[in-house]
Amino acid sequence: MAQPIRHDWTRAEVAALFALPFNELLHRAHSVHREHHDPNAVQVSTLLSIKTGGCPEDCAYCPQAARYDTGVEAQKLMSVDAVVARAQAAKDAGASRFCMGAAWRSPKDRDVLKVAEIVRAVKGLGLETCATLGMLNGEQAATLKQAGLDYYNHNLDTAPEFYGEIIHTRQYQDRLDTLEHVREAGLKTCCGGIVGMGETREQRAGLLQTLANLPEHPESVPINQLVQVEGTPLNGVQALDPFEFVRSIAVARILMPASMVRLSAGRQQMDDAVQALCFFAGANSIFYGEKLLTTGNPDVEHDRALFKRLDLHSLEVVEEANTVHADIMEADSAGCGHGCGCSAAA
Ligand code: SAM
Ligand code: DTB
Ligand code: SF4
Repeated sequence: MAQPIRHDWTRAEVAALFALPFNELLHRAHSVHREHHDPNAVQVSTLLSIKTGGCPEDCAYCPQAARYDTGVEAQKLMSVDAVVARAQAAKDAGASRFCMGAAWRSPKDRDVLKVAEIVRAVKGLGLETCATLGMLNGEQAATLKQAGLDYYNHNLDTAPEFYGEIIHTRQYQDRLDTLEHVREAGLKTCCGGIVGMGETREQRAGLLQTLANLPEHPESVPINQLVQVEGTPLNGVQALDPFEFVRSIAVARILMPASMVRLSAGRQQMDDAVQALCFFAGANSIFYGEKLLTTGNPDVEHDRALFKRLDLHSLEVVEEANTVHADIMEADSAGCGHGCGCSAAA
């Protein structure tokens, strides 16, 4: 019988999951995964930085903070036409969701109106839309919802007790408030964090516990591995053991069984075998395309080959008026030939 969706995880329970023998943890996570999801399907999103750099915040991991010398050049908000051209290309390459990121602390109302126009146009292509623009108030969230925005990404980033070592220019509570405005506007939530910032295992458990105990589980949970960027305070921090990253994915899957868990930043630095373990442990979403916001992501060709090697297929999004056929493997409708009913390529 499927496990109930819980919002009352204790820190000790989450820490105990992390402490399980690796094979035991992966078995449990994969079992939960199969109860709620097709184990061979991966949702594919493409990310675009629509307003890059020059950010006033001090997030210690971020190459877009103006105060760090990272070589990222500040750019203005892109035009509607320029974003639409990139969204069309992402759709043609097989993405089903288009995520737009802006290096703002919080957008001004006039910025939100411009992004709403962009969202309307991207939505018109038949793509799911996601935006991450910083802190929002209730009215701004409602404006974006009306424009057709499907998801809003706003991460907790880390455990409440480690947060103050990473960001000083806004509080944990500010993030929780934005998430509340997003939920109240009826937007779906994309919310996760970063591991590998020098936090302890207890603090990784704290991040996942906080996410799982939100009033509703985020529909998407991006788990980022820190991408170390020269010039940021976290450059040079001790790298995380890859198996500890896999454990973090597995625990996220167990705590939030019905959510999409996104194997997010850090894939370019990750071995294919570690990615395969992440998919087994419950990751079922990725960013696809050569760039994240300012840093690299695996080549499209590499990802197509990886999907083929692992018999993975991309998840289709069926909308009212449009069917987005989003299989990056261009699978034959006859299926994979294994007689298992999936649509993976042979
Ligand atoms: N400025 C907005 C904000 O902070 O909410 C939106 C963009 S911000 C770049 C989105 C998320 O990207 C951050 O919350 C963080 O989790 C992630 N991120 C930024 N830099 C990263 C890095 N070097 N490695 C991994 N994740 C990173
Ligand atoms: C998320 O959790 N990860 C993405 C997306 N949401 C916006 C961003 C990753 C950024 C990695 C660093 C960069 O490319 O600038
Ligand atoms: Fe700014 Fe967002 Fe980067 Fe923080 S994570 S510095 S808020 S762009």
